[in-house]
Amino acid sequence: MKHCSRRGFLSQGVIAVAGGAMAKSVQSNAQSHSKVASGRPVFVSTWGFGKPANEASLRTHQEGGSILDAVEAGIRLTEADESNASVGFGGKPAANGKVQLDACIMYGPGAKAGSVGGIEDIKHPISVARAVMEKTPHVMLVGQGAKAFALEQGFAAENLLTAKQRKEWREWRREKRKMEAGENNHDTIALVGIDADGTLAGGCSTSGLAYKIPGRVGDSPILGSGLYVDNEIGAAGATGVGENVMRFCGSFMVVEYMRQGLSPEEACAETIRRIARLDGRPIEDLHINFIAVDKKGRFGAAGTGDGFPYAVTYPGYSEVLQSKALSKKAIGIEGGNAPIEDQQ
Ligand code: SD4
Repeated sequence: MKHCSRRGFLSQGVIAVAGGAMAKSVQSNAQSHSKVASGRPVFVSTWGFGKPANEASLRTHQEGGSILDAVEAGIRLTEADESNASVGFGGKPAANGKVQLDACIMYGPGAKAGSVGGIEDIKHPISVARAVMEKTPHVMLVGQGAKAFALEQGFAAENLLTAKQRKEWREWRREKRKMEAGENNHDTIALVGIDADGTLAGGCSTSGLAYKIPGRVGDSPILGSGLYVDNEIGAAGATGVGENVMRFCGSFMVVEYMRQGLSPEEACAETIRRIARLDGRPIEDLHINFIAVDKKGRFGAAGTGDGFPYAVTYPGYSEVLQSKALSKKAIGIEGGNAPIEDQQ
């Protein structure tokens, strides 16, 4: 889905190597990829629609909200946006016509987290995830249990399937057409932020893949996959085909690469290279994208194919940027099968 123009920004292609050697060999290059925010707080989120979400986050923070309040407020804006067909209200349904939402939230101090999977009829799963984090001893609730908990907490039950999405779903059912990855069938919001004290938080919310098998849960509510926040290092989030993220703990991997010294952009890129190697399919077929921010306020993103738009906002600055692009051409490998030594 193209929310704004993709500018065909091709990477300078750092070839993948592994472990400590990797950290060393790309570190110098990684410096040149660093983009640093000159103010705090900083919010980084996926896609062009992340910009108004980031701006809502910034406003919330400037009005006295915590970094967690800010992340939640930004994501709520996207969840309420009927025109967004892949998050919250107005999202595309599962194959049975029910909108099933996934979300998680994570707060750096104490590594606190909450998550909901496959929740129905609740417009703001990000806030239910926060309630799971703050009001229960658990981390994740799913399906009917998640909905029952939300209702107990005072969330209203409402129909999330709009007339437009009902019509499109009926057409899809009639045609029995398989949705292709990369079609207008997925565009999660992952939003991460850091405040002036260096406190990190993040959230992720989606209706998942369009016309999915009912009960399918993607990467977005899975901590370490669709989102990860480590208050010592930084935070990362994912968007794209969840099946190609959740098998690899993608967001956790991004954070771990930042721990090894990579810039946020290079950490995202290195994660995608490693996933492509392990998966074995051509990199363009994976449809995965990551955003990241580190403890120093550096930020970056990388995506397969042409990359993807992501939004960055801090006081005095709010822009949609194009991520680093990892195509076969850009990285010089087809996919996953080349042994690491051959790539050095
Ligand atoms: C999922 N990762 O459910 C989500 C979908 C998505 O951009 O991110 N789309 O697999």
